[in-house]
Amino acid sequence: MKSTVRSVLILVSLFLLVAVPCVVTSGTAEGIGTVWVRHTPADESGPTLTVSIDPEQPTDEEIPVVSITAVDADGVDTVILSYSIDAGSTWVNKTAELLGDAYVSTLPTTDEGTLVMYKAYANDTLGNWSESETFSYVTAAADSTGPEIVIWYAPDDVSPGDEVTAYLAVGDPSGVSYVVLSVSRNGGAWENVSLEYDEANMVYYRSLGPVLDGEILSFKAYANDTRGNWSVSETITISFAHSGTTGETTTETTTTSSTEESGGHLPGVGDILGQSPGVMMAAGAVGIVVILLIVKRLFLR
Ligand SMILES: [Ca+2]
Repeated sequence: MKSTVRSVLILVSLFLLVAVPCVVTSGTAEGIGTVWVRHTPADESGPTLTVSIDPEQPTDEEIPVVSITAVDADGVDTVILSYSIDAGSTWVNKTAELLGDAYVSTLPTTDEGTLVMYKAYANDTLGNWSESETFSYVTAAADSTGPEIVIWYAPDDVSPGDEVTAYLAVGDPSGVSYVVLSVSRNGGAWENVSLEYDEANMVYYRSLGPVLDGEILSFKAYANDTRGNWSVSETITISFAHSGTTGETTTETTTTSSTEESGGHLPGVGDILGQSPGVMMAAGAVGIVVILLIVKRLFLR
């Protein structure tokens, strides 16, 4: 009798050792190995959060998009993007929307130099909250360079006594605010003169009078965009030797400056107002250069 009971116990033990693991054996193609499935008891931790931003360095013309991945064994309930644009004094909360695998929300466009702080909150279906670390960036300027300036003159093959006209094509993605021509004769002081604007051809021009035998005429242009970024063109110098019946023209090139400081060195620029070729405002920088070169070619020939 005892041996029968023992036999039954052994059989039951064998069943438990062999059959039960088979039931929970992984159903994968390998069919090898036993997976002991254990239910993870509900804990008190909220979702694990990963935060990313696009673009990584937002400018004052962009809407930054923040993507948040939230992972939780109990399921994710709500994901919130929280941000501050006053160094953490006040925070704004926005519910992020699930798009694909990530929860997505946006930050506002902010002025250049603004410190923007942001972080994510999320809770699981059991109400456990978690919070990401706090991230931040300082908003950059989308446009920090002065206008592109192409400068030339007519006639192209200038001779002593010819009336010289300076031409300028000026463009900037932010729009051109001021354009002024600076002129020096025979090595004298630079003097700023106003420009006419040819709207049909989108060029500025100024008659500079004749350059006589033995004279030197130098000119360059300054321009700023609507954001206050200044730039200076190359300097063109036309000079004739005293003996010359054959005119000799030399062109000197200076480095184009695009810092705001350039404006500070420019006397009296505020008095001379250029016009704004609004047509060019929407064009990209590369497009502007192409347009300028086409315009220049049209005028040269
Ligand atoms: Ca600019």
